[in-house]
Order: sequence, then C-alpha cells, then structure tokens
Amino acid sequence: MGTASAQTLDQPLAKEQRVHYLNAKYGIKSWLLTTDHKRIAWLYLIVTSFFFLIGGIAAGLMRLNLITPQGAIVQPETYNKLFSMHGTIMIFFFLAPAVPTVLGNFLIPMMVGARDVAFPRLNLLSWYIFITAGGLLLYSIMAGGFDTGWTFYTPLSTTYLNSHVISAALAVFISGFSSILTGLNFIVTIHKMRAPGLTWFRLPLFIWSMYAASIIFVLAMPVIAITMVLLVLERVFHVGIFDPALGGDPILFQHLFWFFGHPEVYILILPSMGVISELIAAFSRRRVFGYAFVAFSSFGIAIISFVVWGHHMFVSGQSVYAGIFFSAMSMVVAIPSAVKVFNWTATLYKGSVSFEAPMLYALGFLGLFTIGGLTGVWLAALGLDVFLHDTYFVVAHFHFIMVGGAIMGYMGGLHYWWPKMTGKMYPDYWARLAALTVFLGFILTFGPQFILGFLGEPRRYAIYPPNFQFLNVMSSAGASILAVGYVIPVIYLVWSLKYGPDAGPNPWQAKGLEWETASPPPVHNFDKMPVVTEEAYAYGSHPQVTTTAS
Ligand code: HEM
Ligand SMILES: [Cu+2]
Repeated sequence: MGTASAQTLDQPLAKEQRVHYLNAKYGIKSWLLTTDHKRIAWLYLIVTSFFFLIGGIAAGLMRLNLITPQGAIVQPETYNKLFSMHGTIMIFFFLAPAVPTVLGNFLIPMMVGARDVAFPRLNLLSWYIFITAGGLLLYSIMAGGFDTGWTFYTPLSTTYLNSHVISAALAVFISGFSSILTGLNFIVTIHKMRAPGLTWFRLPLFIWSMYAASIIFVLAMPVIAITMVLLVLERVFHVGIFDPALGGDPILFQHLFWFFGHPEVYILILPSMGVISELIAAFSRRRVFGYAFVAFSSFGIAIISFVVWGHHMFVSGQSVYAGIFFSAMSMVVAIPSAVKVFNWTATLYKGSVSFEAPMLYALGFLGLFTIGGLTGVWLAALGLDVFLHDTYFVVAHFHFIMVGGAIMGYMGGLHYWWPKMTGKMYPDYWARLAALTVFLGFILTFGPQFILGFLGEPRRYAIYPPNFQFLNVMSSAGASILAVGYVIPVIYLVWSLKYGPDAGPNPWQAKGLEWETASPPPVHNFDKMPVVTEEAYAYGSHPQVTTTAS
C-alpha cells in the first residue's frame, strides 16, 4: 500500500485503498452525526483530552503556587477554586468517562464480535449530553468558578454565595445521565450481542471489568444526580434538607455524596484494571492466571464498593460502631483488588515477557496501584485515619490510585490499541521514553506527599509552614516532569496519523477478536462475522506456578 496509505481524514480515497471506518465518510457532519461506536470513541477522546488539559493546567498552577510557603502565584480564594475545578474536571469530565467511553466504546462491540453497541443512536446522544454538561461546567468556571472542592460539602456549598456552585452542580447532575446511558448500552451489548461460541468464560477480562463498571454507573450515578438536585434546591429555596437551623443535617449530604463517591472511584479504576489484564496476557504470552477469580473480583469490587462510604466520614462524628463496620469493610474491599494484583504477578511468572511501551505502563500500574491500594488499607484503619484525614497523605493516596493506576492503565491501553484505532504504528523508542518519564515524574510528584501528610500538612491549603518547602518543591518539580511525560505521546501519536508505518491487523500478535479484523477496522467491524471456538488468551500455555526451581 506504500505511500498511498499515508492519508489524513480529509484526503480523497485513492482507488486501491481499503474502505474503513475513518475514510468511509468525510466531513464534520459525518462525525457529529455518526452512530458508529468507533467514531464516537474518537469524539470522546477529543473532549476528554481537552478536559485533561484544563484539569492539568489547574494542577500545574497549584503546584507552582506551592513552590513557596506563602503561595506566590494565586490568592487563597483562587487556590480554592483551582482545586475545586481540578478535582471536578479530572473525575467527572476526564477519568470517569475516559477509559469507558474511549476504549470501552471502541472495543466492546469488537471484543464480543458485534457490529456496534446495542443502541447506537443512544450512544451518540450520550456524547451530546456529556458535552452539554461539560459546557455548563466551563461556564461556571468562566463566570468566576466555585470553591467548594469536588465534594461540594454543605453548608459551604449552600450558603457562601460568591461561588458558581449551581451551574457546577447542574453540570455534574447532567453528566451523570451520559454515564448511566453509556452503562446501560454496554450491559445490553455484552448480554445480547456476543458472537456464537463466545460464552461468558471465554470473554476477555476487559469486558468483565467494563460490565462491573457499567453496573456501578447505572446504580451510583442516580445518587449523585439526586444529591446535586437537593443541593441546588437547598441553596435556592432553603428548604431545610442540609441546614440544621431549618431541621436539616449537613452530615446527610456527606452520606449521600459518598454513597455515590466511593463506588465512583471504582468506576475510575475498574476499566483500567481490565486493560491491565489484556496487556499482561498479551506481553507475557500467557492466559491470565486464575481467569475466573480475576473475572469475579471485578464483581466483588463493584458490590463491596457500595458498603464502605463511611470511611470518608470517620471524623464526621459517626458512631464508633459505624466506624468499626466501615473500617472492616474498607479492608475487605482491598481483597478483590489484591486477587487481581497477585494473579497478574502469577501470570508474569515464567511468562515470555516483552517490554513494549504498553507493557511498561502495565508494570507501572502494578507498582503504583499496589502502593495506592496499601495506603488505602492504612486509611481504613480508624486510629490512623483520625491522624491522616484531610492531609496530603490522602491526596497522595488517591493520586496513586487515579493517576498512578487508572491513567497508567489508560495510557497503556491507548498505546496497545492505537494501531487498531488508526492502522498506524508510533515510534517505540519515544513511547518507552515517555512511559519512563511519566513513571519517574509521578513518583517525584506524589511520593513526597505521603511524607508531607504524615508530617501533618493539611490538604486544600494554599500556604504551609516553611519546613515543608523542600518536599513541596520536589513535588512541583516532579509535576513538571510528569507534564512532559504526558506531552510527548501527544506529539508522536498525532505524528503517526500521517507518517506512522502501517500497523497491519495484529502488530502485537495478540489474541482477541479485535485483532482478527483489519486495522483500522471496516465500518461494521468484521467482513465475516466471527465464530468463537477457543478460550480467551489462548497463547498455548497455561501458567503453572511450580514451587521447585525448574
Ligand atoms: C496529572 C497530574 C496531577 C497533578 C500534578 C495533580 C495535583 C493536584 C493538587 C496540587 C491538588 C490540590 C491538593 C490540595 O491542595 O488539597 C489536587 C487535588 C485533587 N486532584 Fe489532582 N493532580 C493531578 C491529576 C489528577 C487526576 C488525573 C485526578 C483524577 C482523576 C485528580 C484528582 C484530584 C482530586 C479529586 C483532588 C481533590 C480536589 C479537592 O480537594 O476538592 N488529580 N491535585
Ligand atoms: Cu472511599
């Protein structure tokens, strides 16, 4: 196909070129009105990446401000608005949608052997609902911002008027419907659209984790929706839901928010866990050890995640019995995650492991997520949490899980399936370099924050005592390295669209239905609908963990 294949999205189709989903139709209309799950994945990739940029700029401004103990860059009020906007954007408008709507949308129909998701038009509608919510959040920021933190706690969110809480709360409310519809679409697709022979226990583990995440979407998002409605009603009409002076209870808001909030954090990590299962199997050429346990552990996480929310409120005056219950359950929820980590490690054992860029992200995930998870167990211990609550230890903990874990998984998945999405390969040298830069930048950014938290530095403060400056400067320096690590891939991935060598159908020689069709895939995914006759990850070797050295 020589140079003729170096097309961009707008070049006319040369006679001998194969029609695929990227060149089947031209023009902006063919994108904005598409019902093709693969094109909708790109629409989400563009919008969520834009929000990652905005959230990242806010993070950069905060880290710059934290270089000096007095905070040289912004006023404390502005700092409050920066972390509120950063947290809300990164969670609701970047990470919660990213892996499910970009990789999930692109892959689920192909992995189950279907032509599209169950409800293609609903899929497009979900994107329009999402960008409407995103537009409203951008409005609240441009109108002056909000300073409640991403948790919107009352009474601050219902009483302090110099803050655009209502538009931000409504943006979160609306974005919830996009997630609910996406979750529903995925659940029906996985149940109803599987190719002949593709039984549940032959499904890729990415599908199991997406299924579990979709269930949380459908069950948890309505809770944040009603919580945001009650918040707006209280702020506008003072109906007395959260206001003690009117018979309400501000702690009720915390229960409602975290009954959603903790399952939400598993929406952030579960899809990436599914990606890691795919990467570890492909780059160690092995079936994932304990396939069924890894599959069911996604459900374990989804179910237990609904009974741990009280660990965010150990110091909100709940009873000691409630504290004991939530502490115990918060330790139990670590078990299914540990099952995954142990089984991924067992799969690597004696595997023929190769270290392409996607695998470097997977190994980074393994290390950083484990640290994030273990520090979560620390925070589940009542005594320790009373000491560490609302300190930088907590900030480090959730960034280890969300950035060190979830985003590492997302980056690994993007690099693994980019050749399938575009038909193009990217330069492996730069990809590996970027993966290492991200890993080192991350450790330098968030590692020192565990120590700062242990030493007592509170979160959400624009200023701090001078003796904390060295570790804060280290953290800010790390953040700039992390930023470079995220920019390099943008450059070579865009470059690859025009100049990248052709990838061919299966550049990694990996197993899975998505690799049995062309890259990029035809509009309807498969020229001939697949029939499945073998188990997932049939790389010919089942990992046997032997105790005697062979
Ligand atoms: C990529 C590099 C990132 C950097 C350098 C960064 C940095 C920060 C900083 C400095 C804060 C404020 C800490 C405080 O004063 O309490 C913060 C808070 C936060 N970050 Fe990040 N962050 C990054 C990525 C992310 C991502 C990807 C997510 C989520 C998906 C995230 C979620 C949050 C949340 C939820 C908060 C708490 C906001 C609040 O207190 O209301 N961050 N981050
Ligand atoms: Cu939690």
